[in-house]
Amino acid sequence: MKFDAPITIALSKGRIFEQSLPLLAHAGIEPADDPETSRKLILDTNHEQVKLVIIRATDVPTYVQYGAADLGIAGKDVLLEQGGEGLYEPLDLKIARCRMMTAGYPNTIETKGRLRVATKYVKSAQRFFAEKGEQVEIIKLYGSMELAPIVGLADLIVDLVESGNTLKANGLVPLEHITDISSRLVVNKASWKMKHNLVMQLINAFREAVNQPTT
Ligand code: PRT
Ligand code: MG
Repeated sequence: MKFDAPITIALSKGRIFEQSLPLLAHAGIEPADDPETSRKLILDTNHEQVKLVIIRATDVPTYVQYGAADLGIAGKDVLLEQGGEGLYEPLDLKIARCRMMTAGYPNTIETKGRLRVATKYVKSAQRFFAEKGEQVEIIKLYGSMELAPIVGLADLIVDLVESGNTLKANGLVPLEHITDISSRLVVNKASWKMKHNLVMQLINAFREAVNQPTT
């Protein structure tokens, strides 16, 4: 690809960065540094015009919405909470996949009346229980949700589940499937217009990489 305008891509380190590398490589983009070992927040790439900004996963939509980054890679869980306002979501990158679920001790749902639900996914939890016509009390947490049922803070949690090992290690079981989660490419609306050719070339390269059969 030819990068004839500056392009900034926002993403988080960890699983999203790692799983984005093959997609970026397919678009001809190779980061000059590893965010796990470098303290740089802006990573240069093999293209002078292409920069990667490394930020908290929950901040990616904000950077893209305000145009601090042209593109971003963000989990659907994060986008559901943020509302996805002010940005386009043209492509499911099918990376960092997991499920959003309710979890707790077995039999919790049958034996209790009005449930207390601890989660950092307040909007998703509210929508899920509202659609079931269930009145619940939501308690906002910022992490370690698995602890809440153990210490009696909540009856249920809403969290992301991948292997199920974290729940299991804490004596909890997955109960209800809320939605499948994967990371999405998001695009700033002004960049979509002003850098349309470049943005479309990147989307096409990423789409090609996503649809490539894995060997
Ligand atoms: O970790 P940090 O606080 O810095 O930020 P973050 O948790 O927002 O970022 P990160 O990198 O951990 O997650 C980024 C994105 O990866 C999330 O927004 C999701 O879209 C996606 N993703 C995919 C996951 C998981 N799988 C996942 N398993 N995010 C978190 N988890 C956690 C989950 O919350 C639970 O604590 O892993 C644990 C469950 O894993 P299993 O395998 O034990 O079931
Ligand atoms: Mg995490």
